Amino acid sequence: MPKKIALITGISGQDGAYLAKFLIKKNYQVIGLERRSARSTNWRLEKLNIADKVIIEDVDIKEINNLIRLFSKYKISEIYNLAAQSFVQSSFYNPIETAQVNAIGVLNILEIIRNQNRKIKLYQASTSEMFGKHDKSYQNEKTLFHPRSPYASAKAFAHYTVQNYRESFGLHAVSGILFNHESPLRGEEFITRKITLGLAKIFLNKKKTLKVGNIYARRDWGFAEDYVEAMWMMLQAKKPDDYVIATGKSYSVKQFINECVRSLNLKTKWVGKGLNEKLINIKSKKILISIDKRFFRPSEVDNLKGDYSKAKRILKWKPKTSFSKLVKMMIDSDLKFVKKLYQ
Ligand code: NAP
Ligand code: G4F
Repeated sequence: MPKKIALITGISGQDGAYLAKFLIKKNYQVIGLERRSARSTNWRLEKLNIADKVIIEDVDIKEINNLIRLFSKYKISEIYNLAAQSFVQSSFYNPIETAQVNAIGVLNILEIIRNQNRKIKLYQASTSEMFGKHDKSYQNEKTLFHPRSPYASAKAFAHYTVQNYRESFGLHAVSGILFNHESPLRGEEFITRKITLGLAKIFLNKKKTLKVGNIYARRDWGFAEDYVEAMWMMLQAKKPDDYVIATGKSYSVKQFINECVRSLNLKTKWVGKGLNEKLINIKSKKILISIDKRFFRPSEVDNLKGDYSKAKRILKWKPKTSFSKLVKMMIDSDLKFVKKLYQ
């Protein structure tokens, strides 16, 4: 029997790489979309030893004509649309580019499915950022959206449009409302990886101080490899529907830092308040972490904590990796990474 073909947009990103690995194990032929770039963006696929097992096509999802050509070239069964301008802070500086990729890019894909082949299943990468400013202790599929960034507004447009195409044209299109998920393959601009990499450098005497923004923001952090399985499960369900994927636990950025410090066995203390708050190494008296207002956002999402009971009940999905295990995995990986970088 010929292999099923899965198309992953954003294959060079964190989730794209883990999902490609997962689908290859499930015996799919994986086609990955990458936009042309001067530097190689394949390091994650190489790290997972799958770079030679996927077919890469050079397509920007903003370009509908290139997408149409691609859809004619392959008999695609499933599309996982992970491509996005995914950094919330950047979306405040590049709102139009963010909307073109995160909103119109999704519409391009939906239009092609509607016009070319309505049997193609679509997974859309929605996000807990859409909840933004809410008054619920847990957020689930019924919680109202209140986007707090151009990133979240564009994702909300995509989310509602996927729902509308499902209801209007009978497409098997679903959105996964994924809460933050991290890993050693996370981009260095996101806070978890910024902290694990920064502290690993400090621990190995390659950096003095790490500067961060709002350490009181709280997130529901899971492990990316657990979450890509949920994407696939959503597309295999008989009835297309949207699901929250989360751990149901929430920690502040400060708690994430404290867990890293524990994992490194460093004796530290927090001193000061507001912009003057600092993390000090008790023995050396050196400042390990300080606050810099450049990393604060014009409007913040203060607290996210997901209720994933629908996914548990219908898909039989649940998270496998604890917060402390995730932190340790990322710190250990960055210690190795930094040692190699400077050897
Ligand atoms: P990521 O590491 O930043 O990857 C994003 C990918 O999108 C990269 O491969 C990037 O390519 C690609 N891309 C950006 N613009 C594109 C364009 N115009 N055409 C084609 N490809 C483009 O993000 P991630 O963490 O894997 O997240 C995957 C998806 O899930 C994103 O849509 C994100 O918004 C969403 N999401 C993530 C989380 C999370 O916590 N990780 C939570 C909820 C939702 P380059 O390599 O060329 O930049
Ligand atoms: O790691 P972050 O940049 O992730 P954020 O904004 O929550 O977005 C991530 O998760 C979303 C799911 O909810 C995805 F949709 C999105 O694509 C992305 O993957 O920031 C997390 C929190 C924020 O509250 C931010 O203000 O950490 C706070 N923070 C404090 N200092 C910082 C910093 N964030 C970054 N990136 N850098 C700092 O120095």
